[in-house]
Amino acid sequence: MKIRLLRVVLTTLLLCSAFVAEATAVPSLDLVPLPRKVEQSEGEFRFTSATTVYCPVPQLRAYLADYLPTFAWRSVRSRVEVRINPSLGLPKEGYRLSVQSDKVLVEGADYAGAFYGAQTLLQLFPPQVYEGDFRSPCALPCVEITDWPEYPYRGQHLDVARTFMSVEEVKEYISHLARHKINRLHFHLTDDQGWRVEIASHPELTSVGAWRGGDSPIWAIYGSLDKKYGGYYTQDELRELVAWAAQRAITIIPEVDLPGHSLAIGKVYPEVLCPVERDNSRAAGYDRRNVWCVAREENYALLDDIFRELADIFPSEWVHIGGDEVGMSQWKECPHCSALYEQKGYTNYAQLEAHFLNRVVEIVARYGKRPVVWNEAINGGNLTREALVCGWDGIKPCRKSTAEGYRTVIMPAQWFYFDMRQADHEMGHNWAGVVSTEKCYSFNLDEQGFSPEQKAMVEGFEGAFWSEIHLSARPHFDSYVEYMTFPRVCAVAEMGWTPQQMRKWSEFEARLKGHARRMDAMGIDHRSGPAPKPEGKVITPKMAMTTSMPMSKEEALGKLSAYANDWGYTTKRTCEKGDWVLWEFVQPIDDVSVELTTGYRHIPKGVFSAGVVEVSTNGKDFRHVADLHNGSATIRISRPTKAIRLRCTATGNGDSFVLLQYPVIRKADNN
Ligand code: TNX
Repeated sequence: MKIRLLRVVLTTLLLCSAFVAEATAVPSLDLVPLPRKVEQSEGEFRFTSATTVYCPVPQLRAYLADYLPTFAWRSVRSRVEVRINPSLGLPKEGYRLSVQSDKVLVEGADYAGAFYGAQTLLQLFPPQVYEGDFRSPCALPCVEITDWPEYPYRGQHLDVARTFMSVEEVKEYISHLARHKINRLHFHLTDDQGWRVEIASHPELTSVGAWRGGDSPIWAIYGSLDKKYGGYYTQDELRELVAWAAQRAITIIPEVDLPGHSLAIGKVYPEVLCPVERDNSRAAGYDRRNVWCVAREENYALLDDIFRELADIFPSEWVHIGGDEVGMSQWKECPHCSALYEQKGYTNYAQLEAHFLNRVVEIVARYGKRPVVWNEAINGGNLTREALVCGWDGIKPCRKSTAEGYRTVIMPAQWFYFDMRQADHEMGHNWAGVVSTEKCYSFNLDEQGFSPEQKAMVEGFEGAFWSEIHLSARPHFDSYVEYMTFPRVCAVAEMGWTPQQMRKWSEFEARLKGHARRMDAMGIDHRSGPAPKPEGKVITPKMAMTTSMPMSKEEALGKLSAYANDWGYTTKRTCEKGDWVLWEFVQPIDDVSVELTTGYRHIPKGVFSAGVVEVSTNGKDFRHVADLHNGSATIRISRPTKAIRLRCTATGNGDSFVLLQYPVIRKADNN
């Protein structure tokens, strides 16, 4: 009996100890991006409110003080140290992090290295460390980490031209990027819809050019159709951003998009455009010319002013000068540009684009800067090899640019465009497909047909956030930019940091679960899990669709009446006050929800800029049930309804057309 009892006790003890060993065996650290070498061991360092941290790098000490207030301000060595040690023998941005039961040491090869070591250290703390002023005692697991990035360029692009973001918002965004070891912010400061950087020698660029709609010569579009909208950064504010980013080891690369995408500056100074008259009657009166005249000498003096001031604000050795989507027909129509084209013996207009950009390169070089361009800029074959190329328009242009000897940032939209939606039924573009985090993370340079020589030309990776939809999404999201870019930023961060052979989606996905708690504590409004789907089953009750507007295609209304063509059909002109769209149902519909969309589904473009929804039970008398928001509305029908009508209450929508869609009607699933 006694022996049996002893045996039971012994087995229980054995089982328990096995369980304990199992439970304490190397906890998953869920580090993102994954460091190169991680050796975990048993044991822990107790961090209490009495623990002091020694950091002899003032900028970094100030940064860390926001997280760990238990700080030794005196220059006293301590059990926890974060410092720079250039003789570590690690590559740039590399660091070593050692947690032992009696001390913690973070050493960076340079400032960035120490900063990244500190980031990994913070990831060893409970997520609450990101809420600031962390005082709770906790245990850091013993670990030895040696780490450095695979690529020197790990970027995120931010379009503040279509939707403006305040200095505070940009600062917060930069903070989030830095925590993921992103080291470049590609700051898209100008576009057709606004000029966002103060140029002291040309104040109209922002006093006029930073605004659209209302009395501005730049017309309203994208999310703000009924009032003047815009904003800009003063030079002081930009310097503040530069310093904020530098403290976080991020270089801001400013972009002035040239020679296309220049409608805003063209409205401020029409003389910079080619002197061609256009018949704009078919474009709803909108004069869409947005390309700089290449032959006008004064243009280069203006560009000199702009880049001189920019160079003074931004210490980055690189400045982005654009080069994408140039409407070259404007040059073909221009007597001066075509004369220059002839004189130079060019054989295609891409050469004229490079001619223009090469002159801009000379200007930026005068101020000590090197050029970055979008991939179209190299199409003429005559752009200086000095340029760093952002390959966005598919993987082919990335192969071309690396083959032609350009250092290249890989960012093809199909994987790297975070304005693409992450699931089918969400808001967002999809011209490059639906880009889930998995799709993005799974990009593997080794599988994309690059030779070793081409691979050697890859500078790194970059995610892009274009903001045509940002403004219209604002009422629905705490932060649409965060929702759209996180966790996809985490994926690109790891792609740029961690060697390819160490990257595996299933493991990343598992780490991301733990990391999501950190992102919550950081205050990132990140996406997690699948997006909520609209409820109910789609039904297609017989109906006839009519409108007051002429359609571009004859078959349009017939097709839409049959619920055909998901892309919709365009009208021949923009909307006018009083225009209407009517759906008459053969049998009354009841107990359904109806999604009514003008413009692209998921993107408010080609919309009724303002309007109302009306319903009728008898097909004759209508009553108002909703207002359109961003051209759309979803209504609930709870009595037999014969017809639904949209009525437009404003003229013009920033486009030369309206896009009409069939309504999506859903019936609740009763099972
Ligand atoms: C293409 S990407 C553009 C942008 C748009 C974006 C929308 C690039 C260099 N040009 O102007 O915002 O598509 O996805």
